[in-house]
Amino acid sequence: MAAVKVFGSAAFTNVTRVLVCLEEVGAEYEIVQVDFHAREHKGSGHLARNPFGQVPAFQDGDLVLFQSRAISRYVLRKHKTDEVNLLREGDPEESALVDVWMDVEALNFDTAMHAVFYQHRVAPALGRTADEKIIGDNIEKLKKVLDVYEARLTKHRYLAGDFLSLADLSHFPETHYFMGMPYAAVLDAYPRVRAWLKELFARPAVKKVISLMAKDFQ
Ligand code: GS8
Repeated sequence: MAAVKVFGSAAFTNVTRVLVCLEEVGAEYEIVQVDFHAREHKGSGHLARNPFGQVPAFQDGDLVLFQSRAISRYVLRKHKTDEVNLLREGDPEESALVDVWMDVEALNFDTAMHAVFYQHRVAPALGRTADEKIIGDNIEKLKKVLDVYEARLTKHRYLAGDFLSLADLSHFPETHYFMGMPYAAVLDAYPRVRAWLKELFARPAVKKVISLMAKDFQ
């Protein structure tokens, strides 16, 4: 089977979401760099793969996809086995809970995390001053999300239930960068969240992708 292609650097959190799924299922893949400095992401070749001019894009034979969570679901469906079923496909209740917590990750957690990341890392790199008010407001939003996670993880080992799923894995990229920021101590108030993250970050697939992130981060 030919290796699938993931377009975009492993420094990008949305790219790593896809990579960790490929690693978890043991699929072969090739990372195809997209040169942001040369604005290749806004060129016709890349726009044909992702009409929003963003990474990741993904190719498996004739199938071309974008949106990291949709790509991740495709990878996990394609390679689903009885042992590795990270979407809980085949069980309507469990898969619905995976969907719920995937939405929470995308709409509540990631929006707050990304705003902090953007102000702390991206704005200064673009020569702008980080907006401390935006950072503060989003740390407060994040705390509210973490309150919900702490309560959930007190009842269940993972977010969707007592089974690991994409809903958990999907959190690792933004969290990895957050842990390297001065705000990381925010997590200390959430012991169950910390234990959950410790377990996630100990997974071989997560460790492998973190090593790729470090290599690609400029
Ligand atoms: C977001 C992609 C995205 O923002 C997804 O794939 O999940 N919802 C989409 N990609 C960023 C890199 S951050 O990982 C990107 O390509 N930005 C460049 C741009 O917007 O021009």
